[in-house]
Formats: sequence, structure tokens, C-alpha cells
Amino acid sequence: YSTNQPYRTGYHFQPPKNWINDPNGPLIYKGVYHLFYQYNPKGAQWGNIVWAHSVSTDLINWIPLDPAIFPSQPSDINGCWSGSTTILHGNKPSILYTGINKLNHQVQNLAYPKDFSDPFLREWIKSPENPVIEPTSENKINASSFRDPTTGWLGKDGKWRGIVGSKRSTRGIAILYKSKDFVKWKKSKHPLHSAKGTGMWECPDFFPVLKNGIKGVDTSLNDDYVRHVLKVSLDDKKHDYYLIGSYDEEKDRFVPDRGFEEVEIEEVFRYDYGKYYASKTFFDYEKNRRILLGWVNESSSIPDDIKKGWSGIHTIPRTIWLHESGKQLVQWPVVEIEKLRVNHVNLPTKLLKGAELLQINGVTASQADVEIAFEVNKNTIGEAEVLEKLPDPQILCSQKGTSVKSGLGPFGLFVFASKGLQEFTSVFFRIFGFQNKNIVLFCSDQSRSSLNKDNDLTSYGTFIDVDVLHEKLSLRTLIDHSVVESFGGEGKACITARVYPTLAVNDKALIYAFNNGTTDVKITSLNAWSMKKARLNGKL
Ligand code: DQQ
Repeated sequence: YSTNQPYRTGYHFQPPKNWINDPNGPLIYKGVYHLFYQYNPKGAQWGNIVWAHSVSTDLINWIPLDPAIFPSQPSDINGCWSGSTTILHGNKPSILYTGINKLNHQVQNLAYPKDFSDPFLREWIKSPENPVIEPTSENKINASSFRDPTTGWLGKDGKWRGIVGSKRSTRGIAILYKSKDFVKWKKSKHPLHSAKGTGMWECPDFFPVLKNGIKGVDTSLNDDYVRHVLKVSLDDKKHDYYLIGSYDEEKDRFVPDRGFEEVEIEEVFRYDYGKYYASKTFFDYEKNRRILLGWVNESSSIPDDIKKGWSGIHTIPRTIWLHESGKQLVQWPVVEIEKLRVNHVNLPTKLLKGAELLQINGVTASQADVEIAFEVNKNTIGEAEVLEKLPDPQILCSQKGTSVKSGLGPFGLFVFASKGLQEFTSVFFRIFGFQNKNIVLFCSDQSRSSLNKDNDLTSYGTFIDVDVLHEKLSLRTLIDHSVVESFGGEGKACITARVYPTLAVNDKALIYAFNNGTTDVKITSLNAWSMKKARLNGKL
């Protein structure tokens, strides 16, 4: 492939070449972080799937190892699809993954490290009992919708539990299995949870979060101090949705506070409102945090992916916890990413006038970390445009875009901006009045991101729960050659976008703060850094 690669990332995870998708089985073992991922060793499109394997001591710099799991037996000969790791008694890791068997049925397989004393867990042995779970005529499971086993959790009865994603007609299901020894599994009568009309549940993830505080807890913990989260990747929507609720261990059921059947799908929270899928968490017991990893597909055309020889990246690992409101999760890039920051630029507090553009100089604008916070003057809040009803936020973002002025907003950042603004991607807020309250719209607008219109230029957006009369409105954006990974409201909402500028490339890229509204807003803080290159599976 071409060596002139302006879109390869400097610090977002990717292998040297070829296709990648879901993160699989992340874990920490003997002080080493392991990341497995769906990988095509033979090309830049999905196919020939194996579990590629990388290790790290900081979740930022990664060293590649040989693939850990690849087709080798009748139960996985047509592919080794997604799954999870579980640390069993005696600190023994194990992998449960979906194999595509010789009949092209989806079955669940088990594997163990060959050598538990190897912190790199280089070699894995498949269980002679494989497949350990399979669809049969008795259990009436659809053999082409039965995949992605979760990390197991231990019940108070000493039995392991795990779920497998599935569907029956259009009802999404998390099928529950129990086991004493992690080898022989029995399907429970009831699923852990299901919801009509949601379609296939891919890559389910089920874990506890503390009611108070940002610390993570072990996947098996279930007491008065935790709530539970069920995340599912909806195949029909290609988004990751999460529900917060209670896990009733006696009935072995998850009961969401606001489930798919109680609210409109648009009201169910997502981890990310941009391009983001098939995510998975793990508990980092060394640093007492829960970490979330996710896959970001390309927005370029398949011929372009083949030309550049690669497709897919992962987001920066995010620490994830329950917001103090108890209503939603919060995500923030792991602190280790801050080691890559250099050339700190700090701008003093400043009023950003209506229609003003402020260039942020002094950082490498194609590989940067920018944090900005805004304050809206209480006396100008009446300027906010009033909405009669609440439209779909993503549609609102694309209708109004960056250019339609309103009373309060849009204001935010232009990234990957070319001189003269023929190209730019904008990440911004708009404030509206709605039913005597103020609501905040958070958008990432890719419509002007590239002169190459073969790319997917869809705008993304969501409403974000920030009270602008009493709180600052903050935005952090991780910029990385073709990645714009944004965190609004201190991590209450994330939007990840992929862009492929033709002019705003490498040292031609610029960053601006902008206010395209008619009312002034105050920048209360603005910090920006160039980001060093991370070791990403190859040479530095
Ligand atoms: N990707 C895997 C499946 C999973 C899907 C195959 C989600 O196991 O359901 O590569 O992206």
C-alpha cells in the first residue's frame, strides 16, 4: 500500500495494515493489558476473521503478538468471531468466543492460555469440549443469530453466568447460561433480558457500576452499592445502546429503569452518537476502574479503503462510571493519554463575539488534544431559539449545521480546517429554549470535512444534559489525522467521527474556536496540546 498515508492515526489503536473490527476480551493480567480484536489477515475488508492480539502497559502504546485464536477445529473452521475473557478462580484467564462451525452455525467455544506464567499469554489452547454451547433443535435457537458471549460473572450460589446475544423474529435477546465449571453450560429458562422490535443483539456487555463515585468494580459484584448496566450493539441500527437498572440475582433477570419497550429508541442512551460499535468493558483491578473500548469504522468508500490498505480503528480507551444523577454514564479518556501531550497552549479567558473566529496556534493541528469551556451570560439566555417540540437531535444538527445562525450558538471548534475554510469539521453546541427550560444540542458536522464527496459526510448529534445557567459547557476533542473523538459536558455525551480532508492534511490543518451565533459567549478556559505519536503495533 501507499506510504503516503495522511489518514493513519498517530495515537488511536490500529494495526499496520488490513481490516479490524470489534475489540475482544480486553483484560489485565500480571500487570499487562491485553487487547484482542477481530482482524482480517488478508485484506482491508471484513473476512477470514481471527483474534489478533496486542499487549500494553499503559493502554496507549501497543506491541503486536501473533493471533491468539484462529480457525483450527470443526467448531470454528469458518471464523473466530467476538467474545470475552473471564478471570477464573486462581487468577486463570479464559476466553469464550463464537466459532463459525463447518455447517456455518454459530457456536460458543472455550480456550485457555497454554502457559499461565507467561504475562503475554501468547499461546491459547482450545478446550477439547468445544463447542461448549451450541444451538440445537430442542433449544430453538437461531443458529445464525447466536453470538458474542460476555465476560462471566459469579452468582452467590457459586455458579458462573454469562449471556449470548441473539434474536427471535425481531425480538432482541440476551440468552442466559449457567455453569459450575465454565465448561458445561446450561441454558436458563428465561433470558437475562429481551426487548421486542430491537432486532439482533450483538456484543452484549453486562456489568455493575457504583452508585456513588467513579471507581470501577468487579464484574461479579452485586450489592446495595451498585446498579447494573446492559449494553447491546443493535445490528439494525449499528449503534451501541445501554440500559441502567437492577440485577435481580434470585430471578436472574435484569430490570432496566427505562427499557427499550418503555421509551422511544431515540431516548435510550448511547455510548457514542457518532461512528462507534461493538464496544466492550473490562474491570482494571490494578487501577480500580472500568474501561471501555470501541470500534470505529471508516467513513471512506471501500475502494479507498482497499487503496490505503487498511480499515477500522479503536477509540482511546475510556474510563466509564455512573453519573451522580444515576441516570446516565460518563466516559472520559484514560489518564495515560495525557502522557502524549506536548506544546501546551493556554489561552486566557475571552469573550467570543457573535460571528467571531479565533485561531488556536502553537499545536500540531492534525494530532492534538483540545479542551475548551464556555459560559453563557444569564442575561442573554432569552436569546436562545425556542423549540415548539423536540425533534430528533441528529436531524436538528444536520438541518441547522454550522452555518445557520441562532441567538445562542452554534459555538465550538473547527478542526481539520483548511486555510480559507474550504474544508472543516465542526464540533459545537446550540442552546434552545423548550418548555421554559434550556436544552443543549451537541453536534459534530462532517458536511464540509472533505472536498472528496465519496466519503460519508453525515452529521451526528444528541441533546446533552447540562444546565447552562449554572454549569460551564465543556468540550474536549481528540484530533488524530482522520479521527475527531469528542466529549461534551465533561463526558456526558461522546461523538466520534471519521474525516478525510484533502487540503487540511498534516501541517496544513488548522484549529479554530468559533461562535456563529448572534450573541457573545465567554470562553472560560482553553487548553490545547500537540499529541506525540504512540507506539501502535509497529515502529514508533
Ligand atoms: N462482529 C463479529 C460478530 C459480531 C459483529 C464478527 C459485531 O461476532 O456480532 O466479526 O460487529
